[in-house]
Amino acid sequence: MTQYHPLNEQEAIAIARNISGIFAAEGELSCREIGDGNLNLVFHVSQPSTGASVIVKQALPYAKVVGESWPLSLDRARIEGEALIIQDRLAPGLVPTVHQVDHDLAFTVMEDLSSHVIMRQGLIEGGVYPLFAEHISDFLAQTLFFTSDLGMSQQEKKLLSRSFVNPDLCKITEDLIFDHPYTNADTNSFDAHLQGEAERLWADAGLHLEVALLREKFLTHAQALLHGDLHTGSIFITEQSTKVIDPEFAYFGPIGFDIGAVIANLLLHYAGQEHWSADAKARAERRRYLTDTVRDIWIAFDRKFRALWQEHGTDRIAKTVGYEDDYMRRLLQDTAGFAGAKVVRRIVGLAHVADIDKIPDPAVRSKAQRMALAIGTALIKRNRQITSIEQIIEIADSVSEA
Ligand code: SR1
Ligand code: MG
Repeated sequence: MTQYHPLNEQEAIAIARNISGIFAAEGELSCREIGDGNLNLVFHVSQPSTGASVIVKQALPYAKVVGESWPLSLDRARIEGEALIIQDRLAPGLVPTVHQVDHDLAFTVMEDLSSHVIMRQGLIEGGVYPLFAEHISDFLAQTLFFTSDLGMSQQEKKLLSRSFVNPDLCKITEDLIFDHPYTNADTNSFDAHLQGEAERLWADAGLHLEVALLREKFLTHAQALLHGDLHTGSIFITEQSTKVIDPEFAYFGPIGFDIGAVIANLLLHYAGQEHWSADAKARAERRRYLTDTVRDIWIAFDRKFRALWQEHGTDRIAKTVGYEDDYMRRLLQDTAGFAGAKVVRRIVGLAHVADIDKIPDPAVRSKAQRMALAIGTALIKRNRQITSIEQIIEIADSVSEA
C-alpha cells in the first residue's frame, strides 16, 4: 500500500508511463498541473514526439478553494472513478475513458479531452453546440433511468447505493446550495452592490420554505445515481462531441438535481449576456439559442426517459395508468426548483461562475447578477406550480425583458 501524499509532476509522469497502450516506450513525457477547479490536482501528461496524452486527476484531502481548514474525504476519488465506469456503460461515448483508479493515492488516470473545450468557456467565447441537447439528454436519461428503481432491480439499487455514500461532498451541497445563501454565512461572497439583494434573500420566509422542501428532497430522495455537480464546467464539448467529467459529487439523490444543474448554468450564461453579447439584437439571438437549448434538453429527456420506461420498466405497479405522467411532472418541478437554487448560490454563495464574475464593468455585472437572482428566486418560488418547460423559459424571458 502506498501512503497518500499529493503527487508531484514526476510521479504523475511515472503513473502515466505505466498505462499500457498510450505512450511509445521511447520518447520523453512532459507534465503540467492544470487544475483550475475548486478541489483537485489535475496533471496533463503528454509525449511531444507522438502527441499522446492522458490526465492524472488526484483528490486533495481538503477543499483547494478554501484550504486545509476544510477537510474532505479522499474516498471521492473512488466514487468518481466508479461513477465514470457506470456512466460509460450506460451512456457510452459521453464520458472520458478511465484507464486506472488508485484508492490509496486517490487518483484516476483518464482520457485527455484537450481536443474539447470546457463548455462554460466555449459559451463565453460565443460557441454554438448543435448536438449538445441531444447528447446531454441521452446522458441524463440513460444514467438516471437505469440507476433508478424504474430501470434496475430495486434490491441491486440498494446494494449499489452503499458504494455511493458521499457525506463530505453532499455536505458541501447541503451547505453551499441549500443553506448559506439564505443566511448571513461566513462562506458567502458577493459584490458589495448586492448587499440589499442578499439581505432580501436572508429575510424571505416564503423562499426559505421552498428551499427547505428542495433541501429535504436532496437529503432523502434517493431516486437515482446522480452526477451531482453537472454544471457547464463539468462538461467538455465540441460541435460534434460532449463529454461529462468530474462526478465526484455522485450519490443517490433526486433526478431533477442533475437536470436542474444543466439548465441553471445555461440560465446563468443567459443572464451574463448583458456583457457577452455585442448589442441588443445579438443578445436576443443568443438568449433565444440558450432557451431553445433548455427546451430541447427537457423535451428530449422527457421523451427518452419515457421510452426507456416503456421498454425496460422493471415492474408492474410502475406501469399503473397515470403514474408516469405524475412522475415526469414532479421531475420537471424538481428541475425548476433545483435550477433556481443553483443559480442563486452562484451569485451570493462561495463558488461563482465566470459567465457572471468575468464581466468587467461593475454596472453591467450588477445588472446580470440581479437578473440571475430574479430568475433563480422565481424558479424556486414557483417550482411546485410548473407544469411545462415553457413556464421555465417564460420566467427567464420575463425577467430579462422587465
Ligand atoms: C468547496 S467546493 C465549491 C463548489 O465547487 C464544486 O464544483 C461544487 O459545485 C461545489 O459546490
Ligand atoms: Mg468539479
